[in-house]
Amino acid sequence: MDTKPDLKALAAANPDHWAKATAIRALTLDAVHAANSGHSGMPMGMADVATVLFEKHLKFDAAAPNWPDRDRFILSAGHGSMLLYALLYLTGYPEMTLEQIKNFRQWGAITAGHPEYGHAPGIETTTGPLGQGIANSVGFAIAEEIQRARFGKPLVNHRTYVIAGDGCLMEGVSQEAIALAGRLRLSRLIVLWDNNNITIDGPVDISDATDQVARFTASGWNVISIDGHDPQQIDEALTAARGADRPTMIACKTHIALGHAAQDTSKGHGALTDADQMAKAKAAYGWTTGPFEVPAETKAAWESIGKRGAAAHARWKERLAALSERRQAEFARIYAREMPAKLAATINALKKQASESAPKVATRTSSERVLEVVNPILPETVGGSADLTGSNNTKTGDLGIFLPDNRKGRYIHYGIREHGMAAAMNGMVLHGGVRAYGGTFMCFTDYARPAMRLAALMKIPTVFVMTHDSIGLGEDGPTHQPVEHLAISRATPNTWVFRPADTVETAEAWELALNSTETPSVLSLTRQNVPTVRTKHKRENLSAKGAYVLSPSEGKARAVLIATGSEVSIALEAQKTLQAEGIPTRVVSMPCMELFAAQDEAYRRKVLPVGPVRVAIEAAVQQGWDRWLYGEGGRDKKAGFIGMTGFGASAPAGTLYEKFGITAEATVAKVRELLG
Ligand SMILES: Cc1ncc(C[n+]2csc(CCOP(=O)(O)OP(=O)(O)O)c2C)c(N)n1
Ligand SMILES: [Mg+2]
Repeated sequence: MDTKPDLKALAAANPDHWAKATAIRALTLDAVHAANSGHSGMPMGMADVATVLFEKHLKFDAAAPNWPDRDRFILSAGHGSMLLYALLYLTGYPEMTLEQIKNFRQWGAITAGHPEYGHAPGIETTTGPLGQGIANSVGFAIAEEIQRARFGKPLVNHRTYVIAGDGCLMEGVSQEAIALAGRLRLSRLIVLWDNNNITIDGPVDISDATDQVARFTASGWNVISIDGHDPQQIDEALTAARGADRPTMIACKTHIALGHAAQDTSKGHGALTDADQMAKAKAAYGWTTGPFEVPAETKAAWESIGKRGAAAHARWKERLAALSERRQAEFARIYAREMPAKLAATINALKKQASESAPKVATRTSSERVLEVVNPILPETVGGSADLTGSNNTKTGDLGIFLPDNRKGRYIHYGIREHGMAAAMNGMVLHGGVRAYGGTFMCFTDYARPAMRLAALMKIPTVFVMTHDSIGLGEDGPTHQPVEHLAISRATPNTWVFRPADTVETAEAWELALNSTETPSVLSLTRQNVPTVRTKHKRENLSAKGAYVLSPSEGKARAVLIATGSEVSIALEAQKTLQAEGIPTRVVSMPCMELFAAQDEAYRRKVLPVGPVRVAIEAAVQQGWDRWLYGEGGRDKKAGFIGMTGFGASAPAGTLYEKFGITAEATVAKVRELLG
């Protein structure tokens, strides 16, 4: 920035505001100094914006941080975590104590390096991977619109505020997010851009000359440019944003590390720990108290901001209580992520019908059949696809399209934006009251992965519908044929990867995904038709144990074939041949490795006994299979894998299975070889 800000003049112009904003700056300096790590500059630069937002605009009640109708505040520039922690401490969120601030970035503290959802109320989402927060926020705003359309303004009437930095706006996902938000006219979404022209390597212009105002305007946003250190301009911009008929981006011109020797430099981005420079900055602020000490009147002023929403919250509770009991219970149910009792019966009826009629259909079609019966009884589901609706089979008859003139729509055309879609789905789930699922090709798990990983880390039950899950998709070729994606998804902690074999298992997978409260699910579904393998109806959800004996051996098993999804029928075919040759063979279907791993050892041993040779069949890479082949009692190590060792190819699916050797014959040959 060309002009150096005059701190004395700023302080004199608005002494009350200055004291409050300085408390954020001083706490940031102290916490980063104590941790000897962190990011000081961003909270110091955005303290004025955040102070005005919390003081005059944000609807919240610090004593009741989970009030469903609160405004959501999302710190997309997650490295500036001390901004959020300082705000939560100052306004009096009970869990954000001074002790926690003093333990910034330490083991066991809720004040992690980057804000982590679940650590403390007031942290609405996990941020740090730049761009995620702004992309989540689109989902928050969609969820608010859908909830308001469903329950009415007296109950749902809030906004989503985001602080995003230069980095968030440079990340590709931000374009996906803002384009979608602009088209959907999410007028309750307000992004405050920390326009400080600094990133880690230097000024922004070393790598970017984008006119952000023009960019947002072109995407259908309202844009306001202000001096981010002028409380009046900040207030007026926020007031204008709240009245806009489209999403608003407020470009806040700020000085990173305001008042510090590192101000306006990339050095100001990181940890400003030099004691001398810290003392000088505090002196420049006119801040005279010791480390971590906020003057009583400033703390009191902040605490009264924290109570500002209490009356509105009380009135909201009265309005909730005035609803019929049935409606209150429904509101509570969806926010508790509870499934209605009728889900089990609905799934069971579909399973029974599928077992009896034994259709030969693709599991993506099975998934659609499940959604056709599930969506009507679960008003909280919101589906969508990244421009592959007809391929992912994610749309059902009863879901209208979510658009500016149809906020009751429960289906979202995300456009070709897998990453933005996945992040928006996370935002919806985090907002609460909504269960989001969305589809793309399994191969494009890669494009969605940063958000899929965060769903797992945040412990939220987003459902990723990934169709066209192997070479079985055929002619589209290796660019579209996933081979490593199951392994990557399975390697991600706290993720259930379902690869169902038929309609029955698909229904079971959906039942588990919907009943999940803390684990995201990946549904890996075929493009090609597969036979029904579960032809005997069982009410019990067999997939819940992750793997089970689908077809027992005739006599004591000498071979166990383990397969998933489209390869289960290959295992059954191989079993027939082997048994005809006098080799008793068991077939185990393993729709979810993670759930199988969670069973006790006795059950795992029962399904995979010591002794028989084992062959796993899956049209993907072997990585992740060794535990079930060689571990888990497979001490004799007589095991083999039938699957992919490299990329696929473009040809009809049947040819590809032949050429890559994923066949019943190859399985039989492998078993013979192992038995010697
Ligand atoms: C996806 C991702 N890439 C890289 C980083 C590492 N990183 C953290 S902050 C930052 C620079 C961000 O610049 P800006 O948003 O302008 O923040 P400021 O320096 O202004 O605080 C980078 C590259 C990250 N956190 N996330
Ligand atoms: Mg910056």
